[in-house]
Amino acid sequence: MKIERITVHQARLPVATGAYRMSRTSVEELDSTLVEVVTDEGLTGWGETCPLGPVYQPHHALGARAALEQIAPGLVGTDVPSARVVARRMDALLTGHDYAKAAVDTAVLDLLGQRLGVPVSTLLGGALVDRVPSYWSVTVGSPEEGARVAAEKVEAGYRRVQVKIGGRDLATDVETVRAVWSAVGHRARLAVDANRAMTVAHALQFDRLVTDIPFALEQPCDTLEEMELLRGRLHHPVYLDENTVDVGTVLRAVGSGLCEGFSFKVTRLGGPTKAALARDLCALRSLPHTCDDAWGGDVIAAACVHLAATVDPRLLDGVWIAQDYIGHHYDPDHPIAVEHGEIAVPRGPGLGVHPRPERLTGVIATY
Ligand code: 0XW
Ligand code: MG
Repeated sequence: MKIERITVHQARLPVATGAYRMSRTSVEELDSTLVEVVTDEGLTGWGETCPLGPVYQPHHALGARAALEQIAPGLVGTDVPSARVVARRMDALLTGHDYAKAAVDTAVLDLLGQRLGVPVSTLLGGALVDRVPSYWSVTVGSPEEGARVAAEKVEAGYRRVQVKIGGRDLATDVETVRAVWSAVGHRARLAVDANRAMTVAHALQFDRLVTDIPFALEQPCDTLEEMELLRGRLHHPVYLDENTVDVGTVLRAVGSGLCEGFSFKVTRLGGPTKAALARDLCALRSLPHTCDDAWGGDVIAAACVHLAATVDPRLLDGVWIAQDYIGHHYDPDHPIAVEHGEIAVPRGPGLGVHPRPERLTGVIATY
């Protein structure tokens, strides 16, 4: 099976639920990039990468497209024996830029799954479940609003809620977490995500003011060095998110006991193939983690769900997908959607979603 054509599409995804506010940035529309890979056998595989604006992490939509422009011509005409072989070829064409290569990795898995007649979850090690838990992310807002949204989502079936904090005074963050805890209690597990906004001093103070509330503190500080300074000094388990810039960093964090869990972003790790390696490293130390992405449509959501289905359910903290914040599906016939806090794992061959080009914004380039 040879790659005959690669088309790069853009999908503009407005946030339907209003601005998505985090400590350092707020987004109202996302700019997603999809790759459509067509083979000489007439199969079509899809991949997607969708940075959460240009400042959430060192990724941006134009960067992804520039990297794909560098890679795609060198892939056309080549064989697709496995995702690893294609990854090696991409590395020979461009160093780094894993978040762009992730879209190609996803498309290749989609193609291989279709060719073999198996879902992508089988290629990643095999699904252990047919539904995976999702979680809701409450954006930075007032304590009352946070408590109201969290209670509403738990009522709707979510069993985990992530509360965004940071970028404002300590008292409001403490009040928000207290209000959410009062509203939800043990009906849901809590994560509190500062998205890198806290100083070490701020994180230490915050932790002490809410010692009685059980939650995982996600990415409080900016750098791994600052995160190291928190080790052994907090009452709450700590999760890394933005710092997991590649699988090597996950290896370092797992091996050194730097954190108690992770909020993984599949494209940041380089796509489902490399993210599966991070999954296995976590399994060696019984470390829980999510299988998310920063944002994206049905294709990214499907990739996250297939990977999540292969994770030991004891260690899967949930799959955040952007669908409920977008209200738009590329494939309305096979949408990836949350129902009662869970997402069904697509059963069909490949990813199980087939974007309709007319539901995307337009073609960027064809190679
Ligand atoms: C909650 N998320 C998975 C979605 C947003 O893109 C940010 C992210 C996170 O945990 O930082
Ligand atoms: Mg996070």
